[in-house]
Amino acid sequence: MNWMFQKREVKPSSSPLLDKEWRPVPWNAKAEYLQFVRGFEPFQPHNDEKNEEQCIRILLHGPTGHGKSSFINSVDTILQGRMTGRALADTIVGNSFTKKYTTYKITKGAHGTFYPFVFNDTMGLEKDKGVLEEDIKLAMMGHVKDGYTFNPHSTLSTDDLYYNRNPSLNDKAHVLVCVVSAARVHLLSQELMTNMRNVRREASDLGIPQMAILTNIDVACPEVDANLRNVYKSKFVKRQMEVLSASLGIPLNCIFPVKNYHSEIAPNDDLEMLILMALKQMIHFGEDFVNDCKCT
Ligand SMILES: Nc1nc2c(ncn2[C@@H]2O[C@H](COP(=O)(O)OP(=O)(O)OP(=O)(O)O)[C@@H](O)[C@H]2O)c(=O)[nH]1
Ligand SMILES: [Mg+2]
Repeated sequence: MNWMFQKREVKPSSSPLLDKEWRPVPWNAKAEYLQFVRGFEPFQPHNDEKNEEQCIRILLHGPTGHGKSSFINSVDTILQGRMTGRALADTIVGNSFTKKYTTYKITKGAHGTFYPFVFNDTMGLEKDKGVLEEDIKLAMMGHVKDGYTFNPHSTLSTDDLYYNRNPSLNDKAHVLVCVVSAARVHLLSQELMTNMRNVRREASDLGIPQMAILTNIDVACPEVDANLRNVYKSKFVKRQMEVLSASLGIPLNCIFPVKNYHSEIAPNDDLEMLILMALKQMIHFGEDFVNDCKCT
């Protein structure tokens, strides 16, 4: 056969990276994003809300040890401009480290003022040892008071001191964020996925917007570990986002891959850019939800 007419074999690309980012990231816009977060105005007090200042409540949930508390610490670190570790994170993955339902406010500038958004950290989901799906739903509806220690064996009962019978808009969650490690999406049991999907469905019924963050992108993909700017080029990270989207029913554009601060002692602009992208979306979602609730 004439060599000129021989078909050239096209080998599948074995590179773990795509040629181009599939989602553009404004890598040099950290200052703009920070300015947005810093300038985000508190809501006007609502007449029938006991005149308490309305803020956005961001509720984090997800499997044990996937980076919920670390995400709160990362946001705190970025906004304080120094390493913080208020939402204690654990280095030994086993039983859930976070056991109490805790609200984290972030100090803004002068002593005594806070950003108009708060995070609620929850105990991790885990078979027999983690938080119960029902308790996450109760927290979402504002029925769980701050400081409640989750019990893996029984749901918070209506006669418990920590049960809030009449939650105000401020007590309810305004954004539900599912936190999953990119390195462990494939290890999640069907049961856990079902728990998370059920929580999400309940949020949908209540009209609460939902998002997911995919942590540990540095652990999941060596190319991302070497350079965080490869995150939207990494085929592996993209696949994990797609799997999570399909399993939980969260659209891909509501899933944000991040790396949390965990061992660093110096600030990292690329890490902060990814976290700020996720945070900005949480604020937008929460603001829309609160405004809609106030209008109805
Ligand atoms: N390399 C890396 N480590 C992370 C990341 N996020 C969290 N970690 C580490 O993962 C471990 C568990 O993180 P936590 O923030 O305690 O996880 P959690 O979801 O709050 O866990 P529970 O409270 O037990 O449910 C800690 O050692 C963190 O430092 C990340 O993005 N990259
Ligand atoms: Mg925790």
